[in-house]
Amino acid sequence: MGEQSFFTEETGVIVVDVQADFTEIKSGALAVPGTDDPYIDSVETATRRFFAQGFAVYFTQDWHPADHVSFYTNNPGTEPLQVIEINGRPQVMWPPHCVQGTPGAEIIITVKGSTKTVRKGTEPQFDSYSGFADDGGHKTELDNLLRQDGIKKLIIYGLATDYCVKATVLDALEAGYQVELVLDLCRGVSPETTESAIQEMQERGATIINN
Ligand code: VGL
Ligand code: ZN
Repeated sequence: MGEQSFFTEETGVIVVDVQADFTEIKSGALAVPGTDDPYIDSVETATRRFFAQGFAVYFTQDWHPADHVSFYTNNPGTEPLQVIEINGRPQVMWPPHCVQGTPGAEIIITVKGSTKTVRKGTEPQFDSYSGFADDGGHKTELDNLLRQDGIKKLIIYGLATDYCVKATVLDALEAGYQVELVLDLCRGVSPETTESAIQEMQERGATIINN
């Protein structure tokens, strides 16, 4: 892949939301199609390899309180995948997922060694697809962590292509990072939104590569 154009010490790897609730192999509440054993194995193998090569590895983790605004169960009269307007913003109604402290919220790949995890979506009233900031504009610690670590370039992959991967990639580009999206280490919720997400990430300056 394209890592020869990257200086290891200036490059970070962001593994987006590889959590039980987003996967078929764990019968997750919001299982993304194609998150089978070979997929999870390939994500884990690639992540361990990046870590062994000396890249800093960051995980994002969707981490919602039980009363989170994005759960259809918290918005009476709505059903899963319906889009409603909340405070002037479109909000997809999701099944309850990645509730803080539950097995569904666990990151299901491991790397032996030091990695950092950034939690997001912790505010009951704001959703947060991006690892950098939520819909209310509240920043996570991710950008500060990357700057402290001297990171200028990012390799990004995970779940889901059309939601959290897309939002994280676009915010990373906006913040001035050079971004490589590893497409075959991503899976999307639906084919249409995944296709347009890939196009948008590319148009905004992300390089699309495969593992
Ligand atoms: C995600 C829907 C709701 C994601 C998170 O990780 O892409 N999707 N929360
Ligand atoms: Zn979520």
